[in-house]
Amino acid sequence: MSLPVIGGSPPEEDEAPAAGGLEAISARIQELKREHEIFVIAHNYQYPEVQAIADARGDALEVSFAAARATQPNILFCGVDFMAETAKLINPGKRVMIPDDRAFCPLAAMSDVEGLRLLKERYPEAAVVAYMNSSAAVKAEADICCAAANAVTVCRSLDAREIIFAPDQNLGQYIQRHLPDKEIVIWPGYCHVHQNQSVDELVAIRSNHPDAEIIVHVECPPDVIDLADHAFSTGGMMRHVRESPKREFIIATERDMVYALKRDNPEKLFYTAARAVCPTHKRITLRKVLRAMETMEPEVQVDPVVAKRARASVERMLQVKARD
Ligand code: CIZ
Repeated sequence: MSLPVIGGSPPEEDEAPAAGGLEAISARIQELKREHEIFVIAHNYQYPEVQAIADARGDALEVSFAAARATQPNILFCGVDFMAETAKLINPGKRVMIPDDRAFCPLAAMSDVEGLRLLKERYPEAAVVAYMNSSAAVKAEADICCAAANAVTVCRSLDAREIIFAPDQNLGQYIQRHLPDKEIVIWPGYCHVHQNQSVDELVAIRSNHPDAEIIVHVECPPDVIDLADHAFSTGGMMRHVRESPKREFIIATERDMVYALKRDNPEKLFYTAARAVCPTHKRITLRKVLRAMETMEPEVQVDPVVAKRARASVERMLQVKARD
């Protein structure tokens, strides 16, 4: 098997050294997938060698659809906590595992049920939209979920004029700008990877690559989105780059998105901001994937009462077929 040449996951302190190199680990993972009937899903921000062993990859919407399609009794989710939790919501009867249960999403951790209930009291007429980057408990409080790929479409589909949107403030503003007839009540959370993208840095990168298109994530601040040629989810970036006649792209999102882009478009060139790394996505390493497959742990659990309500919000989103 040929392995990706960029990125690389160093062993963490709590990891026993694995026998053999990454190639040997990957080969063993492929065997265990078959032996234990495990479907592996990876988000686009995972280390390249983790993306390489996955059966399905994508943005939060694509990996949710992948989880809904899985036929195996076991799912191993290589991503952050809310993604694995969502796979469990969609598949209550399956065993869903995450290779490191400390791989949390800092943005999802910025919202909570109490705060959302207070907002609901203050805006009783408002519909509540929970971004996928939220806990199952927050999703359970919402009328519907949305992902980066369909946030505007989901909000547009609602009858309510007022919409409480949690927890990404930049995506909330992006939705507001696309839906001026609605009033979006925005929760003040952010993804540090995207909040840290700066106009100055992107302009500096473009001064070295004047023909490059600037493509940013919809979680970036408004001034970064204004500078960009396009704003998308990571799945939207994949589609755009595949179809674009352009050859060079400046990508403002997590660093390892470039691996996914490069894999599909080997002839194209990509540039990113050096510090754009999500350290909690990087808690998932190939060695931990192997360990999880050997032990079939850690298993993701969601309280059944919370799960029932959260599942309804996710399923409503999955019924909105269109993307932004
Ligand atoms: O993969 C993406 O675009 C992210 C980070 C979020 C989403 O909702 O898909």
